[in-house]
Amino acid sequence: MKQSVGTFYPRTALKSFSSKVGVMLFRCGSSNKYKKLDAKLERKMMEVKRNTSGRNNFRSFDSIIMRFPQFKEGLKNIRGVFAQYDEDSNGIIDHEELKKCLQKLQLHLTEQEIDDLFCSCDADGSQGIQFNEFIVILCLIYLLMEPSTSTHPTSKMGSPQLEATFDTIVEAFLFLDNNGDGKLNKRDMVKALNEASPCEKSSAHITRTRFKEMDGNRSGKAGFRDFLFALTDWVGLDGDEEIPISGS
Ligand SMILES: [Ca+2]
Ligand SMILES: [Ca+2]
Repeated sequence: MKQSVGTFYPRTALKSFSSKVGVMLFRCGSSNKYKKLDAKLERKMMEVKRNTSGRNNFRSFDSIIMRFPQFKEGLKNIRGVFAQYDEDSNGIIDHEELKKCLQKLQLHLTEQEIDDLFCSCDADGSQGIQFNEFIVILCLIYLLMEPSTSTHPTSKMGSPQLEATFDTIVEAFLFLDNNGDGKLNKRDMVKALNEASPCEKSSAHITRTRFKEMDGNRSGKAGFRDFLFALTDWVGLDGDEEIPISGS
């Protein structure tokens, strides 16, 4: 009984559709729709936690905040990737452009998977992926990609620096995910921050505020996607930021 809106439209016809039809096709309302994607992410988080045997360099929320400039620096380089795939330079990655991006990264996703990625990361429902949303997409792609094959022996994304940044962000998430179920809930996060060494404890007030910023729909839970969106905001990488001039 499930509608499979994402599977039937021909690629060539897509561009000629009116924006109204586009809105119908890519209506990204129901959060239920991404259950599969979110479940996959939760499993991935648990897997990473297992593979690192729970080792974690973060000790407090402050220790995460102290890395914000580093995150910002690492993620800023995605600007170049974004510009490269934003073929018509209109400041957003549309559905077609995302598809080409995935092809170029040699990722073979089904139409449904591409739709889910697109819609779940189009947080403002603008039917296009702005820069901050693109960061989230790239990081999810990085996580959900199969382990690198012989064609990509050293680097999945072609940028070791970017991958290191993503890895550190995942580590920050895993620090907050105290019970290791791959998602954050308020009580668990407060616990994680309380168990930190006495001098690095974060106040429950700060923890609650940070949690609220992640949990946009007030569900009491926040997944890795929510964490990433909040993070792009915390480090000051929003969609409208000026493109930095390199080498200045
Ligand atoms: Ca574009
Ligand atoms: Ca958007």
